[in-house]
Formats: sequence, structure tokens, C-alpha cells
Amino acid sequence: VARTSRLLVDVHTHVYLPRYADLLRSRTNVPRILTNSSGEERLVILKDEPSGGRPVGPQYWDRGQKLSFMDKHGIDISLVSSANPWLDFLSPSSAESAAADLNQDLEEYCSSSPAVSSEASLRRLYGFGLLPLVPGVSSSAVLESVKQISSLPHLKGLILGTRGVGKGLDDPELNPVWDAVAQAGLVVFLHPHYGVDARAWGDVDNGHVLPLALGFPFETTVAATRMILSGVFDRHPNLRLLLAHSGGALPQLSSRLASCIAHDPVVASRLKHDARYYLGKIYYDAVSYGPEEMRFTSDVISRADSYVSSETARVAADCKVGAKRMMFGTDHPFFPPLSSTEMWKSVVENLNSIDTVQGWGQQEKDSVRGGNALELFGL
Ligand code: 5CU
Repeated sequence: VARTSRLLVDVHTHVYLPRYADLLRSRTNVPRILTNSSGEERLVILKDEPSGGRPVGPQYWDRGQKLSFMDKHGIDISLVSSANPWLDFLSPSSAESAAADLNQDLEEYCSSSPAVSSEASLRRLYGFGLLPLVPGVSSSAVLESVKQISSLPHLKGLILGTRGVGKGLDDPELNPVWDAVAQAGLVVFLHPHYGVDARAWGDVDNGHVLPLALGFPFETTVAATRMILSGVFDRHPNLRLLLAHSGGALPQLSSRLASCIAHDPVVASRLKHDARYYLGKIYYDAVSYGPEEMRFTSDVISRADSYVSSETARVAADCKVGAKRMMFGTDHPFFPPLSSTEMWKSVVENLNSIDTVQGWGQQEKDSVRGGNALELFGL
């Protein structure tokens, strides 16, 4: 571990692979890439996004630009995932063939990337594959896709949204998928796309702020909570789930969740453990932009084991335990700076935050910057 312990590893960084960008260009409905009257390409993916969309360019698909961004910010390795909305809008047969092709494309994207200069056995790019998770897809097609991803040496996990095959991630139909993914040792990266009911945002134009700052993390919070409530982690204790945006509001709400469960006759005896226990079985990116938020998340993860049962005596949590489950991320190519600056504010803020978390020593900071990711992804 010592030789690699100072590497900076980005676990939250996206791409629209060229094949996927072409698919978006071929569409006339959202999600799509359109060319406006000035000849500029625009990306339109979010619900209620102004129909003109926003500028999109090679930073979204060109591997050279990903590597330049990494060089500029001192990032040694990136675990690249396809960006939302993945294959959600396709028919089952189109989703199956797109997943197979895009997984192969991503393997090539990663396997032919340069080696890390200080560690020749590592490449600079690894990836999360895609499953054809759409309503109506057969279970065997999804399991075939899990098999394909685990056979591709540079894909270390898979990214998924919150809809599953139409009924969310607590759908019992997904049990064989969790089983297969856990057995294959793949990391599941859970990422939002839909946000929450847009009526909550009112009529004032606040750009993308409310759906991205609140809607995205609330969506993740709901999806992860439904997974906990469905007993996924009791049935699949080896499942490795990584939550985008530091798990949204889940760390903040987990004691309230535990209390609501304890007071509800429908679920009070359903789970093997107090809800707070499961937060210590999950992994979190450190994409929260503030040292206090990072410290809080690590505190909540740290205390999780003391909730193994309601009889367990609580011990004061050491936030260093939780730091083992958090990992640096950038969300590139999203959140580009509004005016040209050398370094991206979104990246610098996350790095500075990791560096200034009260109670984390150098070891914890190095772990969150890269050591944890190297371990989790077996690099
Ligand atoms: O800015 C955005 O729309 C996004 C997005 O769609 N997906 C993401 O991962 N981050 C930001």
C-alpha cells in the first residue's frame, strides 16, 4: 500500500462515450444532443431543462480531454462512469445491445490509457460498466451483462440510476442482480438523474441550482433508504454500494430513519439491525465541497457498528473509521468553471475540504484522496 498511498484517485467522473453521444445526436426527444442555429451542440438531459440545453463539447467524450483535466488537477487515476441518463430511455433490446457495446468501448477506453508514471502496473483509467436496466428487460439479459462487465479487466464496477427495471431498487426482481454483482465483487455506483417532483422548485428561474443541489441528492437518499428498508444489505452483506454526492441527505437523516422504523409496525422487525448500522456498510464519494460535511459523514459512518443491535453499548465514534469509506471525486465534466480559470473550483473545493477536515490525520486524508479507492477497486 505504501507505494501507492499518495496517489490521487477520482471515483466520480463521467463520460459520454462517442457511441453514446451519437445516440443522443440521433434523437429528437430528451435526452438528446441538438445543434442550434449557431451551429453549437447543446446537451438536453434533465427534466424541465430549458429546451435550448447547455453547451456540450469534446470534454464530454474525448479521452484526451479527460487525461488533460486529470493532469491539470494532479489526478493519477480515474474510475470513469457513463453519465446520466444511461440507457433508461431505450427499449429492452436496444438497451441490451447498447450496454454490450458501451461496456466494450469503455474497456478499450481504459485499457489503452497510459500507465501511471509512478506505478507502471496501474493504468490511468478504469471504469464502471452499464446494465440494461429498463422496464421489460429479462433477468437473464441483465445477468449476462453483469457477466460481461466482470469479464472486462478494466471495468471494476457498474453505475446505475434509481429506477431499476421500473419499480426502483427495492424491487425483489433485482435480488438475483444484487447477488450476481456481489459475487462478482463489482462495486455498484448509485447515481441520481431524475431528482424529485419539480413542483417543489416553484416558478422562479433558479437555473439548474435546485434540481442539482437538492433534487439529485434527495433522489439518492430515497433510493438508498429504500434499499436499506427492503433488506438488501441483510440478504447481500457483501454488496459494495458507492453513493454519489456523499449519500445525499442519508447521513443527516439516518437517526430519524431509525426512529421512524422503530415506531412503525410494518417495518419495526423487518431488518436485522438498526438502520444506522447499514450506513457503515456503504461507501460514499467525498463530493460534498465542505470539510464540515465530510467530517459529519465520517462521524455517522464511524458510529455505525455500534448500532449492530439495539442492545449494543454505544461507544464514542472515532471519525477516522468513517474516513475509510469515503473517496475523492470531481463530477467532471459537469460543473465547469463559469469563467476561465486554470483549476476547476469544483475540484479544488473538494481537495481543500479533504485537507482540512478536523480530526483527520495525514493517513485519513491520503486514504480519502486515493488509498481507499485503490483498495475498494482492487487496484
Ligand atoms: O449538471 C448536471 O446536469 C449534472 C448531471 O446531469 N449529472 C451529473 O452527474 N452531474 C451534473
